[in-house]
Amino acid sequence: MNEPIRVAVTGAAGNIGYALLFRLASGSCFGPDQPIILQLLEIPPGMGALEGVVMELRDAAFPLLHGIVASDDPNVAFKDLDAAFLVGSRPRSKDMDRADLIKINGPIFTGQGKALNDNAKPTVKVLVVGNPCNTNALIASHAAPNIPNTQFHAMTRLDENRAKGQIAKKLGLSPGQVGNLAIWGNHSNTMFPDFYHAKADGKDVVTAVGEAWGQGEFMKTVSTRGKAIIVARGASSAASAASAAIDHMRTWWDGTAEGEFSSMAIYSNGEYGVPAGIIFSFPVTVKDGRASIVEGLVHNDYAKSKIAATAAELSQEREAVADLLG
Ligand code: NAX
Repeated sequence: MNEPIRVAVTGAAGNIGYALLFRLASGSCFGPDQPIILQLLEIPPGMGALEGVVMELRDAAFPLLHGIVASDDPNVAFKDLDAAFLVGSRPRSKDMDRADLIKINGPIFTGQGKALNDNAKPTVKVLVVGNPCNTNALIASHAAPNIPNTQFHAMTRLDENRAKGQIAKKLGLSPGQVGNLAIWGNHSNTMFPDFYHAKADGKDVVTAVGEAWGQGEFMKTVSTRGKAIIVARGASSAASAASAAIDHMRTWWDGTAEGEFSSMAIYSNGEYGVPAGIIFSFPVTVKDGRASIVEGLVHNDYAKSKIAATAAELSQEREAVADLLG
């Protein structure tokens, strides 16, 4: 049995937190031989509900759960961390547009970035889920100069999983038979789910599904899925978001299989003509805890225009929070 690792979850009493914690404690993310200490952060009004979640975690008697810390102080919750899931932030309400959300949530990530810088291990793997997650990850990274910017990721794995689910359904396959489905760009409806490079059962997806379906129904379904779930369920995606967060961190922890890639929003150094200095979702391979952007994928004009549009949106988001980037 390994030494326990310390894993933080912010917004731990929220919907995604509730679905995430029990899977982390059961070993779904870091494996069946890896004990963990969960370090849970909430804001003061959430501490009562968090107490209840902590009771339930104890009541589940997970053998791998070697400790629980619950706090409203990031300097306590982020002490000596190996991994962090930054989920907590204000969800968008009906009367709010994206720009309002960025202004409200941005400062949270300045404070949490600083607390990570001051308390976590410099090798900590930070996955930002709270929206707007790409730009929040950028803000947190800027506030944490002692942690390499390669250690800050944002989550587009839910978009990848949604895209795989749609292709699998269309072709009558299981999602595990669909691979190399890259999400490019922002976790917003401008993201580009790249069906051109995806494989289904070893064959080209675009040939199997047809370009018209790819550019039409598929793009629309994937990019508006979050809203469709809210309409149907009366609440935003929670279990699938938590599951995607587990998938992202597990891939980061364990690496990608030979010949396969996955989508992670990571710091851009100008790859594929994307502006440097934004957190952009690329297809990546992962080895020894490091994500490397897959090189040499060739895009047609349609894909290029989609990638340019989502990059432009992220550049605008970066401008909107320029005062938080120091
Ligand atoms: P909830 O409102 O259920 O939970 C959020 C929790 O965060 C609350 O308990 C709140 O008290 C806490 N919180 C707020 N500010 C905090 C702070 N400064 N420090 C610590 N905790 C804080 O939202 P939930 O459904 O769990 O969603 C959480 C976030 O995930 C939202 O920003 C949401 O937009 C985002 N999502 C991101 C997805 C992605 O693919 N990247 C998909 C799902 C989800 O929409």
